[in-house]
Amino acid sequence: HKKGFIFDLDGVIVDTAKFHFVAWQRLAKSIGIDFNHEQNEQLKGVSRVNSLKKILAWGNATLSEEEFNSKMAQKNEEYLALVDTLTTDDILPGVHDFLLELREMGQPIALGSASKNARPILKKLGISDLFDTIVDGTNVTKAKPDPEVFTTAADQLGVAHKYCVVFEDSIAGVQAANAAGMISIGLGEQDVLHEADSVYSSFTEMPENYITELLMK
Ligand code: B16
Ligand code: MG
Repeated sequence: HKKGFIFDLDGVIVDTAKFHFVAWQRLAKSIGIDFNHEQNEQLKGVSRVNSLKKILAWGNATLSEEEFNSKMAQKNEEYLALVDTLTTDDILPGVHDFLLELREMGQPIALGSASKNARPILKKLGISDLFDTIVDGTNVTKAKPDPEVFTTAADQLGVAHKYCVVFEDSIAGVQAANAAGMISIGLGEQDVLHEADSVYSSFTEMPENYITELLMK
């Protein structure tokens, strides 16, 4: 039996979440706003536009449209400078093997990311070819927790939504997977991702033959 395996990018395949955090914090500081790690959880999986809106709301600040756009561009520039340092070594533990195993088993694989930078990041990591389809922030209009990114990925794989498994590190992403009627696997802390069907701290913590187990769900 085939399932659709859909992977989030940031925080699941590679820890670019730390780059986003650094770049957003620098930007927030430049407008006199400070935010903590807990608030940062709320930015994970959230689109660039919505992230800046959230940060401004935390600081009770407003920007003109022009300033807003220039701040977003500034953040992305800083972020991309950090992304440029990525290599294959930065793929998170266990993910590469997991993807290779899925491929060997002939299971359909998709990327479902909110990021507009997903394609160049996969290229830097050298794993673009492992995905049958890539759906990212350049392909969808509705951001997570809306399920659009995952339903689009499932449709492109040709797999019914209920037979898809989503790997996510963010609250918004887990909610998106659940809203799509998919199996949600959280990567991170149980406390934060309690809405997911299962949570693991990393791919290396998953039980042996986990793929076979998932295929029977
Ligand atoms: P960009 P994911 C998300 O990627 C990140 O988690 C989130 O923090 C970021 O703001 C969003 O992508 C947009 O990224 O600025 O590169 O377009 O976790 O959905 O892979
Ligand atoms: Mg993520």
